[in-house]
Amino acid sequence: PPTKHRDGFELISRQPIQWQSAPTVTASNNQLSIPSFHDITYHISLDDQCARIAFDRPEVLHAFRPQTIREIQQALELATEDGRVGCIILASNNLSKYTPAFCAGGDQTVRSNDGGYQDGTETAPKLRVLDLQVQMRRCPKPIIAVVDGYAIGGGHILHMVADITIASDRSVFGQTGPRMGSFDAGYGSTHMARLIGQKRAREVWFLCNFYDAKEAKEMGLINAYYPTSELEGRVAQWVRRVIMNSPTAIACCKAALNADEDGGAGIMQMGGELTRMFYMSKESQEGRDAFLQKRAPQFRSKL
Ligand code: S0N
Repeated sequence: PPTKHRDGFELISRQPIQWQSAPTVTASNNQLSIPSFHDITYHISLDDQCARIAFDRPEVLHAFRPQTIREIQQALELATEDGRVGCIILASNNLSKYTPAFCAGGDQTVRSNDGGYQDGTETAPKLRVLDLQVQMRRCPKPIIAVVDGYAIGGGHILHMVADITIASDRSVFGQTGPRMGSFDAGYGSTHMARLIGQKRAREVWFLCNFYDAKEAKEMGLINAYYPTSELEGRVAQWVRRVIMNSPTAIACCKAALNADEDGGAGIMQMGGELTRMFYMSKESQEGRDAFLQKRAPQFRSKL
C-alpha cells in the first residue's frame, strides 16, 4: 500500500472498487438484516472499507419519491453502523439507454397538492429529503457524492450536503425550484451560499441556470471532475486516500466543520464526539464504577 500522504495521490491504485452485494452486516456482534431495496442499490467493499448507496431509477433520471428517500435513509444507517465501513459513496446506476444523471430531484409525478410528496407509501405527504440531509450531516463517516450526469433540484442539494463531490466531465448542475414552483430554504440555500458565496448562490436560484462540471469546479460546488471513463478509478483513489486516515479525526473534523453552520445541533454533534471519547477514558469510567460499587469516585487517581 502507498505510504505517502502528501503528493502521493498518483501512487494510489486506480483499480475500480470491487463491490459485494448485501453481505451480512455486523455491528457490535449483532447481525443487522439488509432490507430488500427497490429504488436504490446497496453494496459494500471489504477491501476498500467503503459502502455504495446508489439511486436506481434511471428511467426518471433518478428522481426521488418518498420510498427512494426512505431506502437511502435505511442504507445510510446500515453503512453508519457497520464498523467495516469507513467511507460512504452516494451515486447512481446509469444505463446507456437513458440520459446519465446523479439525481433529477423530487419526482414531480408524486408531488401532491397537500404539502409534500405522496407515493402511496406515506401516511401523509412529506418532504422527507430534508430528514435525509440532516442524517447525512450527522453521519460521522465521510460521504462522497459521485455525480455522473444531471444533478438538479433536490438532487443537486444532496450532492452539496455530501462532504465531497467527485463528478464526471459530462455532469450538469443546477436548481430549478423557482421554475418548477418549489425551493429549499434550508441547506439548499444556506449551505450553497457557504460553498459558492452569496452572489453566486442568488444567481443559481434566481436564474435557474445550469452549469457544467468545469464551471461547478471553478465555483467551488464540487471537489474534482474527471473524464467519464476515468470516474470509477478516480473515485477509488479518493476513497483509498480517505480511509488511510484516522476515522476519529475525520469524524471530529466533520463535526467541527458542521458546527460552524449548524448552530446548537452542530455543537451537539461535536459534543457527542467529545463525550464518546471521554467515555473511553479511565477518568470517565471511574464515575460509572464508583456508582456501581456504591463508593465515592476517585477521579484524580485516574487522570
Ligand atoms: C434534468 C433535465 C433537464 C434532463 O432533460 P432531458 O435530457 O431532456 O431528459 P427528460 O426527457 O426531461 O427526462 C427523462 C425522463 O425523466 C423524467 N424526469 C426527469 N426529471 C424528473 C423529475 N424530477 N420527476 C419526474 N420525472 C422526471 C422525464 O419526465 C422523462 O420521462 P419520460 O421519458 O417518461 O418523458 C430534465 O429532465 C428536467 O428538467 N427535469 C426536471 C428537474 C427538476 O425540476 N426537478 C425537480 C426540482 N425540484 C425538486 O427537486 C424539489 C425539491 C423539493 O420539493 C423540496 C424542497 C424543499 C424541501 C424538500 C423538498 C423535497 O423534495 O422533499
